[in-house]
Amino acid sequence: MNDMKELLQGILADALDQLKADDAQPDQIRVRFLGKKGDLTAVLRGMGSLSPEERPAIGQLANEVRTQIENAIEKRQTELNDKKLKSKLLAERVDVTVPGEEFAVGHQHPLTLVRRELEDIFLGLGFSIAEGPEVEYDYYNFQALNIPENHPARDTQDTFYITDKILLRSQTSPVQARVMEKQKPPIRIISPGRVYRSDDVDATHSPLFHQFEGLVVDKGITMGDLKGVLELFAKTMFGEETRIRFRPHHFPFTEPSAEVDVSCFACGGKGCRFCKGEGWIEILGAGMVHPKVLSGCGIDPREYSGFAFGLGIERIALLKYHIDDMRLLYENDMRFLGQF
Ligand code: 2NM
Repeated sequence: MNDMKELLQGILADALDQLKADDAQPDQIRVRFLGKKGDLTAVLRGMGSLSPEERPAIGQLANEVRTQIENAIEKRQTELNDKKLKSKLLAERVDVTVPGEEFAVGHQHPLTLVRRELEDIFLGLGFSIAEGPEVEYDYYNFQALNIPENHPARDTQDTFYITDKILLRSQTSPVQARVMEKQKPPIRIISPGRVYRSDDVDATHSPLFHQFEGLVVDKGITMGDLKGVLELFAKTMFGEETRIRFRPHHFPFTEPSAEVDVSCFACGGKGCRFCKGEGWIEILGAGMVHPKVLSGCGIDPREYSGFAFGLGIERIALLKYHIDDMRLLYENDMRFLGQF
């Protein structure tokens, strides 16, 4: 019987000892000591050799040893789990006080800045933005706009043809022809967008550039409305002291037609290097929509009249930002673009 006691105490001491090890495996220790083939079970099996008087004391001791080993395993397991979690947290620690990495924030291209500024002015006046295809029928690009067969603009030298009926639009006016065809007056639209002309690249030309056109059609629209709108536009865009000047011109799609100048925003009109001594800078083409254009688009010119205007967005950007070469707008050189 004393042998049995010693054996049980020895098992307890062994188990506790093994649990102390740094690399202790509580699960394996549980199997080794408490499992079906474990040391404690072996001792209990041997209890048959004990007398009935001895059995309860040994049975009780065996239970106590089992409980102590179980508790010790539980405690050690928790300890080891905590240790593992602590070292994992330490290893994965992030210093949230380290300053963030700076990254470059982009901004709008100068052409986008100018287009948005133009759009804002006309949206404020009640215009809506109209869009249309860049690959266009020659019908909308030319015929609908009263541009005759023999007009130089129609030459393959000047326009990119896809087929003999389809081309890259050379102006955004076809957008306006499409709107007039579809929509009853009153019409108040602007059409900003890409246009294409077969030009060689130089400081003032590019085969792809951007136009911004406007169109108003309603009952009783006059040249006075055109002048009022353009004057307001010029003052908003170039400053309150800006004046405008109309010079007679010819466009096939307007009659009468005019080229429009603004007083030089560098010298105020006295004449300087900027306006080449003129005091005036040409920025727009404009006119009253030709009756043939109205009727061709299904609007009765005896009932309605309208005005239209157009400008080049590049030209405004070059003037506004004092850029002397248009190619800078397309080359995506960050040393240039970073300045806006
Ligand atoms: C310009 C100059 C003058 C213009 C005319 C039309 C339309 F569709 F109504 F006929 N749209 N845009 C126009 C008039 C464009 O650009 C220099």
